[in-house]
Amino acid sequence: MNKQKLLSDAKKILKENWRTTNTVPSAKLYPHQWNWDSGFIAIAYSNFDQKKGQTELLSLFQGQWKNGMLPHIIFRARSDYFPNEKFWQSKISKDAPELETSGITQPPMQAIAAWHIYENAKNKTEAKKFLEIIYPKIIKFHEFLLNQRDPEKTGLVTIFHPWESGLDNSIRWDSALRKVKPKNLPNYKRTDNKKVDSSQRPSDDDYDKYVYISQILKKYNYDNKKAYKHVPFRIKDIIFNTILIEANYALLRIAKVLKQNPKKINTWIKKSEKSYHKYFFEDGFYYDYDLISKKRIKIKTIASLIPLYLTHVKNKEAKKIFENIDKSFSCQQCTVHFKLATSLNVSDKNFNPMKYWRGPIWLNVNWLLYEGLKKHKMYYEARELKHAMLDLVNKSGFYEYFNPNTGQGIGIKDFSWSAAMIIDLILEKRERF
Ligand code: 9WN
Repeated sequence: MNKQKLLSDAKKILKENWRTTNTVPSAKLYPHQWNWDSGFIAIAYSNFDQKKGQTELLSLFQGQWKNGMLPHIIFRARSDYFPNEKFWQSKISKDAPELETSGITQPPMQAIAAWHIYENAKNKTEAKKFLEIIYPKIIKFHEFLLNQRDPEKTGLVTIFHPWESGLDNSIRWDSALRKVKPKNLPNYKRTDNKKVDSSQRPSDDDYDKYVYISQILKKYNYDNKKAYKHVPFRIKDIIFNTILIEANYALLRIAKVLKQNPKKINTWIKKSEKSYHKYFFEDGFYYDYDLISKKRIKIKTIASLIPLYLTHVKNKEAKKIFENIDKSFSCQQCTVHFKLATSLNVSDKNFNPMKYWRGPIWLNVNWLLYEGLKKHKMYYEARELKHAMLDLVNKSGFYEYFNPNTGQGIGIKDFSWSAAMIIDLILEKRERF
């Protein structure tokens, strides 16, 4: 494998997807700024372009709402993407910012990315100034999440929409969505399924439900308190909350650099960690918790593996979680054996190697597992996972997701976070093996 060529191809993609202050996930399919994508992308920049990394994250906060929410999309260009700014109508909320945005959020990668920027910075003075600006904004976002999005007062965030999970049509949401019965839907036209083979994208039924849930949030002008009882999708999501806890650990490190009082952050971490096991753990596995049915969603997906990324999970427990990747999450009868975690366990009857978050391999979540393996000192396994990621992209290109049976790249090509993860894997200085 020619790593230098892989690196320069990845950088070229980010360069082509750069738009003045931020990077679009894909010029063709996702031509705006996305919340958690910007986090992964900023991590890549932290390795070779400190300024761009800082700008990427700061530009995201231009879309921050007055109540602290960081929206999942900031609309900065004209495009035919659906749902667009006219659909979201963010201005119906008293909290909306000047920029046009969506009305929901996504997993909070920003503190983690900001810490990577500081850690890798050549110019520490600049990086510290950047931390000074971004720190209160991130605090405000986490405050929003832990105050307005945790009415159950557990220390764990409740998501209101499958898009907030970042794993939109994951099979984890099927049982909750089955009870959602869309009515009075507005006329709308999908464009995503014209740009990518529609059989790989979420179904029309899924989209009707995504639109319907958004309509309910709009009905209450995005007032979380008022919408809470009416929104038909309320989930304690493992991936979202795992990222939040680790983001709070990153905030602690930032607070130390800035000599800020960490008391509030410590309280958040303690509370979230206390509830984590109680809500998510059953029969040796981690599952999301559905607040409406009051049950865990007992399907083994990539989400069950993500607790590996947690600092507070013991090394022994992390080992057990990892063993499941080999047993159930990587392809057994494949022509090419990529030891990477699939988005759904391969023996599930609904496993589909081609359909969005219902089978394919995604690089961002595998990168989280890779970071988790290092946190838990499983360096050999981490190295294997890293090489599998590099190998896959080297063979198949910078696609959005990959067929685990064949390694074929699917979804959109020249996808920013796939490029970003490869850049970080090649340039990271955190590797300790
Ligand atoms: C809806 C941008 C985003 C990612 C999500 C991914 C996909 C959007 C869509 O693309 O979602 O937010 O239109 O399908 O599921 O994780 O942030 O890359």
